[in-house]
Amino acid sequence: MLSAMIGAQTLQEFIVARESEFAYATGDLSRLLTDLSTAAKMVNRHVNRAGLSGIIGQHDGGNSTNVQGETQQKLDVYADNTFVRVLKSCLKVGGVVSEEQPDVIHVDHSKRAGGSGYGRYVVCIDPLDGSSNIDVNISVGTIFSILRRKSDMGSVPQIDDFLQPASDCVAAGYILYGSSTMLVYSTGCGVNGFTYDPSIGEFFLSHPDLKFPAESTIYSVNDARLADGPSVVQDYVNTVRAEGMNARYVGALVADFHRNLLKGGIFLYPGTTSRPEGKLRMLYEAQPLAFLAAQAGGSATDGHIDLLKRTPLSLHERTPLYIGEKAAVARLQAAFDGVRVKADS
Ligand code: P6P
Repeated sequence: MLSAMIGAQTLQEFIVARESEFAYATGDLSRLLTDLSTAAKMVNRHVNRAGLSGIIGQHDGGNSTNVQGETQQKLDVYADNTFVRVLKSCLKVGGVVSEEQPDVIHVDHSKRAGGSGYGRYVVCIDPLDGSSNIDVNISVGTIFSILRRKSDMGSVPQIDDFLQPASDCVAAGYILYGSSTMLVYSTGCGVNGFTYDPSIGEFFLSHPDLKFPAESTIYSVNDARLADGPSVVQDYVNTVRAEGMNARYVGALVADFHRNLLKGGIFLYPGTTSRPEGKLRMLYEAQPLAFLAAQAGGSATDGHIDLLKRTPLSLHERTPLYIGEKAAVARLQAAFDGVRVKADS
């Protein structure tokens, strides 16, 4: 086996080994996870050479915006095209929701050999999160979640197939294109991290059974958002800062989440008076990471409810996001609850 040479299990070996632990496994999820890792390798190649391959900068001279109203970077479009193309070729996928696309992308296999209409899974994806960091060589990431369809397999996937709480995720993960490229994912049995070796073209298990440390030493927030956000968040940040927590904020959610997972920390992106619903999106940012956080012993909230339990109402719904090490998140949630109790009394 390849891993015998390297001493670590490859992602493929790990996926197959884990599949055998599920009596009812059909191999569909394994195939889908493998396809996502293939797309990740393709995107990684361009991210790592962005300065050389003429792929930095804004797409279409800055005249192209996505459904969020954000100016698309060239790599946003490349990453979106790559993940969507790979997912469309996967017989296990029935539909995709991407940050870069306004509507559901239906994946009809009825005309393909071996195709039987629409696949059993739907995928939510942020193809390239934090893409404004690309031109300045700071980490960026991909975030995904996999859901089992609720609608009839033979029919076109419905919006409700995507509007499920994070607790119903079949799998979720992210790819971090950083000083090394990592794929971190969970199928509900813990969180495992794989580091990419470009000289071999494989991901190798490097961070088995990831768990948040028992306490936080880091908080991550854009300081410029605090004054316009809830006073609870301002008070919380002032308190933990005074207690000696370090501030670390990269401007790429995947990078901040990953560092806080390894070192112990909480990421905060509050709603503001100008944007009370917050900036980050439920389907392909908050919910996949909430699933992962819970699997790693952490948690996530919007300030009101555990984000594992909240059911999104629209495809590109936004949310305030407070996510990371359990005790830190619980402390902030208690502060939010305290304000509500006072207001209700
Ligand atoms: P701000 C990147 O645009 C992103 O969606 C997340 O990756 C990141 O955490 C956040 O927005 C940064 O937002 O307002 O601090 O620039």
